[in-house]
Amino acid sequence: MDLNAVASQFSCPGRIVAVEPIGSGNVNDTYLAVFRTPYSERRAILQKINRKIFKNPAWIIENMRVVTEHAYSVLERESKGEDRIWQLPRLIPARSGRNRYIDPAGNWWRAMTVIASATSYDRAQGPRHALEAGTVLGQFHRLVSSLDPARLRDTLPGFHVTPRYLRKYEATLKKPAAKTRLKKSPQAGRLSVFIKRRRSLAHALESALKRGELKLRLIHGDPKVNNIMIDDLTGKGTGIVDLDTVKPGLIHYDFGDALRSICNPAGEEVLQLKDVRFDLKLCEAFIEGYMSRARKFLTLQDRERLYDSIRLIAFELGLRFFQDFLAGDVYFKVRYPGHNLNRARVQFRLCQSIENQEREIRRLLARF
Ligand code: GN1
Ligand code: MG
Repeated sequence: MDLNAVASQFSCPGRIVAVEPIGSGNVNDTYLAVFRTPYSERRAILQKINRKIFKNPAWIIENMRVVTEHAYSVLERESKGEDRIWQLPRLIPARSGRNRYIDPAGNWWRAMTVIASATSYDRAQGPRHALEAGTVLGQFHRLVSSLDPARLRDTLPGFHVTPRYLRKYEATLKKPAAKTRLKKSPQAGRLSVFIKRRRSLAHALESALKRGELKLRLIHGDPKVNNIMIDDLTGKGTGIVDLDTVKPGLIHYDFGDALRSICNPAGEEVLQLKDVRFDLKLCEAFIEGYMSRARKFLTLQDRERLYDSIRLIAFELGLRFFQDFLAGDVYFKVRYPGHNLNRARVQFRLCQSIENQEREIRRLLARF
């Protein structure tokens, strides 16, 4: 694929110097494109949207426009009292004037601005980093809380509805190819037992929603640590990227997803299972940052479910990876055989570490 030809379809001044892969996303293909004129340089993020997952790529692009425009207008109003300059990616239009380019093979591409002087990390760098990540997520929830959810399309129906993943997993288990994979690997066998013992856990949040104890709000959907940008110059959180899954959901999904990601200092790609643990210091720092921005809009009912959300999302992600392993790696990108199996083992180990520290985590949550 001629990446330079794709990049040149977007309205950036100058000529292309290079287009290089960037980031470690499991779904879309992401590149950094550098354009130069004799006087300046412009960098842009170029992304090929995974159409197997996002069936309607026009929707995720349009959602991104709506969310960023709304957030910009709120940030503009509030900029005076702020302790930092918040940043968000913005779509860069194609030369055709549309917000995307469709290549001759039918792939959908979009380009967006790079968050200036900021870095995202695959793993927590320490409590200060966790505090900033919490602040960023709390701020994001606040920003989108004033956006009418009806303005957004559901880009991925059923995303984060854990009982649905459980049903999908159980349907996969019945397939002969999955049975063979399960039989061949003692590790896979152990994971299936792990899941069986926790079947009822899958309903923790969705049944609270059905009973009316929790309500749907706009969420990010994927606030893992490497989607959170930290300002290189100030060390403060400056924004959150990857807005593909912004949609109505339970903020608990975001809270749990951010914590399962940032509190595992070994990172989700680690090969040594013994290094996986849920770190309470990082958890405390994240909650402090999150609550500093979000405390006001959390109800008592919301707060009562926060522990469940942490445990549940680690379980859910493990289940998603494991189901994908059994199905033959059809959803998440893999870099080696057994990659999804290993990712699942990491999340289940983390889930166990969360369960072992339930009392301490609940105590922490009650302090803020
Ligand atoms: C996927 O592609 P990426 O890294 O942004 C996934 C998330 C998972 C994450 C785990 C749309 O996100 O739900 O938590 O991998 N995104 C989608 O690393 O399924
Ligand atoms: Mg994502």
